[in-house]
Amino acid sequence: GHDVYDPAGSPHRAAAEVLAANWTGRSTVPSRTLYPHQWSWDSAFIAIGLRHLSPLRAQTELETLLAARWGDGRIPHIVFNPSVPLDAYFPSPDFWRSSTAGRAAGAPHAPETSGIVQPPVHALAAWLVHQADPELSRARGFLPRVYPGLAAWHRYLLDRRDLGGGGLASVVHPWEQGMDNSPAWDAPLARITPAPARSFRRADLDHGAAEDRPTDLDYGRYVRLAADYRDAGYRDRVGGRSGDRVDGRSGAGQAEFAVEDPAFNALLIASEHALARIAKELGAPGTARHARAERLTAALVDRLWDPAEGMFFCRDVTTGALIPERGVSGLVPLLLPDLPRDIATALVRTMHGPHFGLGDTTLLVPSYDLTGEAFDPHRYWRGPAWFNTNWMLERGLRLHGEPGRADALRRALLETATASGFAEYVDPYTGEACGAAGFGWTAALTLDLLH
Ligand code: 9YW
Repeated sequence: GHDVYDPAGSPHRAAAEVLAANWTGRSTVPSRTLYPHQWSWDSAFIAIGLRHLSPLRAQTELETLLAARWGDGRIPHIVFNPSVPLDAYFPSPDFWRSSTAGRAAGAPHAPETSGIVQPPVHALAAWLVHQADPELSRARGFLPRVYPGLAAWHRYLLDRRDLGGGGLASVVHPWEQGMDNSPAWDAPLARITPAPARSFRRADLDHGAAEDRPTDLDYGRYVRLAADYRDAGYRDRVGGRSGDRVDGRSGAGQAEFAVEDPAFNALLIASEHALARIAKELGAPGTARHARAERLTAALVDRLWDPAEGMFFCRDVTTGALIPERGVSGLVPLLLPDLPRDIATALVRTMHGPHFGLGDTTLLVPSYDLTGEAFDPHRYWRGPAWFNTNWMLERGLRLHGEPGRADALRRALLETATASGFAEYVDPYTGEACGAAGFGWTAALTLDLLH
């Protein structure tokens, strides 16, 4: 049904080449230079595109990730490739020490992984991968293989990460939400004492331009938070007051950063709906899961929706207040099918209004408010447009009866992705490529949009 690009033509081939170049045999790296291991939410988005090229590779991608899950159900944000040199990426396995520091939380003996998580896109990806080739999926027992791990993953997030007590999952590190240096983290991060700059070495600056990347001060705080979580055995502190210390120390610690994020929770809800469909396919009723997804949607609206601003915001669990920064994460709940009509309408309006400028001043939805104090069109998650967030919004527009706007965004995504060489992110006004080239999810989601 789409008219702009011929799937057999060059955009399709170019995207397939990126995914072939980034394939390691069992999974796909986000970028050969910047990110040479397996990343959790990247793999989910990559599987969504790969299913059109090779359903078998797409299934394998998710199975490889799930094989590294922890006993407590968490899916780690990085699964390290043991054949990549330690200094290729920071923080490396000798920082996270999952197989020793994570033992109490059930980290596997091998492979080495990080100890934090990323947004739960996986059940949604598994369902879409299954649908691409149900015969192969059934022949390989794909859904029975992945279902227990996905169910345990959601249980972990719902039971162990409800730090705010309102039913939503909290992130305990900016890297968990996936938008590392979003201005939404500035206030909660300001409370964290940074690790000294000389105590670690940033491998990202070997490959990425410093002015496009987070600052050294940001990194000091990321390192401090991750090290404190590790030193507490990666234990989660549900029900604990923020002053309680697992290890009896006082000072900076994981409980000092706890945020409820709209995109993270919207993806959990979308994945819970997908898990209900998977359960049904496997012969179990999915009704309890659909009901839970609906309760989560109600909690999302109750805790994070701001009707006056027409978008969702993050809630700082430590202070209890909403964080008044407009990030793209506050638009992502548009991908939920059961969102109240007036909320969907308001989100569409906000996306096309002065803060995000879609169809007016910007080519794609920027990661952050164009009018915001911290806006920078080149610095990572503080302004540039990213392909995964725009892919989610394209789905949301289509889902909520906006086919014209969805088509326009789809065309802009395809043009920008191919013209930028499948860049990691782009200047939202000009489409100029930033970050790594040949980026995994950019290529994968381009392929998905071409089908
Ligand atoms: C880092 C791999 C990851 C993404 C994140 C993105 C970035 C890692 O790269 O984080 O070192 O900064 O922010 O969303 O999963 O592509």
